[in-house]
Amino acid sequence: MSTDFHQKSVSLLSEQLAEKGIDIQELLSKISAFQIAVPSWALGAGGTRFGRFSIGGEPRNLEEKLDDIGLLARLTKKTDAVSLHIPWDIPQDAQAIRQKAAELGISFDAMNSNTFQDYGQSLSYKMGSLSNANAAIRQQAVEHNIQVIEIGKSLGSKGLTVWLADGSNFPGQAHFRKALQWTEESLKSIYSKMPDDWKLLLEYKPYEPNFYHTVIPDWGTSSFLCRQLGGRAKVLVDLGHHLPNTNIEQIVATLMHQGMLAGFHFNDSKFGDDDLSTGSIKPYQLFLIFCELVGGAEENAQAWESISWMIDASHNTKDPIEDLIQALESIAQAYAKALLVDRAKLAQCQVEGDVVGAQEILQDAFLTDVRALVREARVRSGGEDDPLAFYRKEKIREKLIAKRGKNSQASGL
Ligand code: LRH
Ligand code: MN
Ligand code: MN
Repeated sequence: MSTDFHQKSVSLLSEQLAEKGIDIQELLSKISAFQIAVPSWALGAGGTRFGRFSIGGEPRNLEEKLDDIGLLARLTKKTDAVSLHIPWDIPQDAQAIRQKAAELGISFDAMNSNTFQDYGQSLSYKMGSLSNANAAIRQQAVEHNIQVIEIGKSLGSKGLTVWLADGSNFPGQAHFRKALQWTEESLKSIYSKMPDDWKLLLEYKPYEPNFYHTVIPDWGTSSFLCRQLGGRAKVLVDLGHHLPNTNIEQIVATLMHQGMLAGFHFNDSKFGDDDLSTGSIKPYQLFLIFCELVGGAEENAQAWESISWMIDASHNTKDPIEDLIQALESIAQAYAKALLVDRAKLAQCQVEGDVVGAQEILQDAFLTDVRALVREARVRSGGEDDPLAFYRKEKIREKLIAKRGKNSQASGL
């Protein structure tokens, strides 16, 4: 798109919004300020259970993952942090990694622990970790989380995300209440080792890898556990961790009402934990989630700044950098649209029982084309006007393949 055409689009949108009493400058600064962390595991081609197809030029180590996020930050101006997974990303030299990240303008978002795989530790997590019936295995899993906190401290992170694969595949395999009790005790030991300025983000997921019962299947269980820990433990909502048709925006509202929303793992889902690109399947749902977030923050249910934003996706068929550019753009668009909702009018419709009017207000915002707005915010922040086109024009993947090889892959797990 030519610069001239873009400018015309911005002026037109600005006029349209002014008619509705919306100031475009304020919108632009909110959109620019909104930053979303990228997970280290999204930079390589993810696999399916059946195979993994390399796209070439994938980062071979943590340094190269940071380079890719630095590139994303430069092009999109929509991310300024990375979320690491331990042991996938154990830094050899934390000081050097911290310095490299700082040079790229990247900070360390929440650290992710991993007790869902065996990677050479002495006891197996096959039958669970923090909820395991064997106390020695629970202890090992607690110690792993404490080690993750220590690594995070050395990098300047301020959070620990815990996701448990724990559960059972068949009736009778696990004792539901004991498993929950052991999880609570294990989490308490971890929480007690967390610095005072850290938060614990507790993720839930209804099924997979266990298919009969999962110890933390839903936001209610996660919220219950967090309450047993203390005020710095809150619920993390991964958009893919819901059964089909769940009203996720309502979950978000309910958590905000309790001051219990830790943050997000953004992705999209058609059937389950598909980890598809955010906004690629249900953009209207994403918009409605942002409406709850914007409304909840405005009405002081929970401060906007207290919420963490992160992508959690991994792909087999797309160039991961292109995918992340798309995801960051979709999230920014959903946020921008939610900012357009006339909340005063919506409240009035709700009081008057004007169902049609309320729906019209939401759809008017959703159907507004905000692409020029998001683009303008990015350009003003020093990003590329069209990051995807730039990435392709500059043949960045080809350059990465030349540098890192055709079959490069992160070492480790
Ligand atoms: C689990 C999950 C969790 C893990 C990530 C790799 O499905 O969403 O956040 O850490 O995937
Ligand atoms: Mn997740
Ligand atoms: Mn997941």
